[in-house]
Amino acid sequence: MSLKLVIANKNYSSWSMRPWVLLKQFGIPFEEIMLKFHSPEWEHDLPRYSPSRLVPVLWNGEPESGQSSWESTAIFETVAEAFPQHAVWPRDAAARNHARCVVAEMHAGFRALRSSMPMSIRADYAGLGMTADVAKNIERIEAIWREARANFGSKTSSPFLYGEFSAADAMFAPVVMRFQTYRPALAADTLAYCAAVTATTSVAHWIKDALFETEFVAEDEPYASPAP
Ligand SMILES: N[C@@H](CCC(=O)N[C@@H](CS)C(=O)NCC(=O)O)C(=O)O
Repeated sequence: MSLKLVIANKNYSSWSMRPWVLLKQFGIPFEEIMLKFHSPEWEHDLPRYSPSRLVPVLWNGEPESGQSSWESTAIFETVAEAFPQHAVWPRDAAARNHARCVVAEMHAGFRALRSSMPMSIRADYAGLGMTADVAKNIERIEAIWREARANFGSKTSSPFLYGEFSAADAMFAPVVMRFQTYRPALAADTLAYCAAVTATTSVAHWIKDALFETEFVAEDEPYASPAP
């Protein structure tokens, strides 16, 4: 396979982060194609790289002539199918069912959190972004993580939701980034899980790359102070 993953700014693009982290964590080789938001490359190249005009997109083969997979959850499935040697989804059927449900819930939901606390890895917006709906989203995320750990992950020596790192951990990695930026009050077990995700090689690599970026994307920075 010759994989190319089209992504946007690592500081901001939470959807890009998910499949990138998944591929890196499993050591699956791929070429990264970065189209920065609002750049000439974004305007010029996106139409040929992305059928939906959104990122991420995974290409097997050359853009346009190869096979594209857009939508992060579809990319997870394509990767799981192509690399059955890696447990993209937990091997245990009950864990796998739970993981699929929470990944779908993340993909479809948590809109308040996503809009009030946009991902900006380098930023420190401690205490900002909280609303009653965001608090409900966070409560539900903590419950999901707790349930996954109690029923599956904690039965292993691994710190992730279902034991070994899986698609579910990749799916929630941008939530962990948001928690670091906005620092809402979180339970001790949530903080322990966040620390484990942040320390994961692939996530640490993404964060390091994000911190090198200097672009400012205004629509993802509702709390930035105006330039003096
Ligand atoms: N449902 C898509 C969401 C993709 C998405 O919204 N990507 C953002 C970047 S994080 C994007 O491409 N935004 C560009 C735009 O809205 O023009 C997925 O799961 O991959």
